[in-house]
Amino acid sequence: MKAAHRKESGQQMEKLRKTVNRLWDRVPHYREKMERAGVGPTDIRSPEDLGKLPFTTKQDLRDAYPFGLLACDREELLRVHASSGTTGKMTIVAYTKNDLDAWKDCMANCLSIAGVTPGDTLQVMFGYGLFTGGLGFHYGGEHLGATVIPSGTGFTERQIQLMQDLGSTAIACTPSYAVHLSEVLASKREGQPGPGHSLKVAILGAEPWTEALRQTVQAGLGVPALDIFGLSEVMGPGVAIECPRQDGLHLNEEHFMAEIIDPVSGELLPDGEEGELVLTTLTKEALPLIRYRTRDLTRIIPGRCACGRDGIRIARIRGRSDDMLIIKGVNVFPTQVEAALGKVEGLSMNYALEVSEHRFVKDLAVSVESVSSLGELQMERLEREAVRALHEALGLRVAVKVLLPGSLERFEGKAKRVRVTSGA
Ligand code: DLL
Repeated sequence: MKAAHRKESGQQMEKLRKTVNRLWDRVPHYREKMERAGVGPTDIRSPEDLGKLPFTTKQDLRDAYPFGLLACDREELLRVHASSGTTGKMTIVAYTKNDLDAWKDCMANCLSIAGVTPGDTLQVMFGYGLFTGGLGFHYGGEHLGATVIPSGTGFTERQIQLMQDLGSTAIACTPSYAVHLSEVLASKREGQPGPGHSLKVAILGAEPWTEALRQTVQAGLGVPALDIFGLSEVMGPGVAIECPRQDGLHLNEEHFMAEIIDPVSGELLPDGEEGELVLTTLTKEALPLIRYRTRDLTRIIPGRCACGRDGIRIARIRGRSDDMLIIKGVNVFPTQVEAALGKVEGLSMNYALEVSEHRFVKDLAVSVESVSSLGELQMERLEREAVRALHEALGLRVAVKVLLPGSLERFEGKAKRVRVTSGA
């Protein structure tokens, strides 16, 4: 099957050439990289030529901290954001006026794909500040013509009150927070009729999640839960989003080109094969990125979506290549654990992974809450079932502890599911 970057319109090529020229002319780091790779702007004539360009990595951004990769004058910057730095030193991302306009267009487009319309009320439960989630949704929502409630993270009771009193029709938050929100809502509504809200959609992202977690959220809130993807390095939320068909995320091709590569060899992979997502920005002025290695693992879904859009779709992100745990020689992604736990009736989607290391061998233990309070015997039965489900999914025997509801920590932003301890 043919590899990525098809369906490029002349427009996309034009934008790509412009981006490459801009970097060549204005960013010495990029010019040096291109020269080292023996490629210059005149070599970029067809979409296949994208592959001649060198990759950009997180390390390039770190080395250039804070403004070393800037492709505009410092005075042209209207805003900066920063990546959280959970996997190393913080990186700064920057936006010109046109970048902010493009971002809000992108986000308004995503919200519209998700079914949000002018007149809807969008409650943004992502963090406002250096993180791109809050302000990304905020300006996109306003640009679309929705009423935006910038409620930010946490204060779940107050979130619910706002949702009810102001009649929110859409919410945006992390999938793990949506689980928590639905639990708190359920406990407050016990015995009362109706859902207790006017929502029609939940738009969730910023962390990997599975179909099992989607089902939990949808059952809890009674509305579709759609996946939105993005990363601060290339913009923020708004790179790709699911439509209500829930069959892959539509890439915003006006602004990005996508490739999937083998994370080890760097070779381009054919459509349908899972690998690392590589993104090239097409419209950025302040911080254009060529072939940025996201470390996110996904695949391009071949064919046209039943919604009628025929652009590139990516599958939900399985995780980051650096999220992968090697447990007794077996590669394990936290999302595989989540998917396996989701198969056991009676277990919730609140779980934690504990990785311990003894003489260079890592072991995994999983804690997971039951949906309701159970007796000892029932908990033990759930534990046995979870061990079996994990064994089937991973080929590993993993210790499982089933806990009572409410035992594990809840997260307002990105969930931190994995804890590493050094063993005896
Ligand atoms: O998480 C931007 C965002 C905000 C996306 C709100 C969606 C909603 P960063 O903090 O830079 O930006 O983190 C980017 O988060 O490379 C992925 O590893 C992960 N990620 C983001 N969205 C998803 C998703 C924002 N839908 C990193 N599924 C990315 C899986 C996701 N992982």
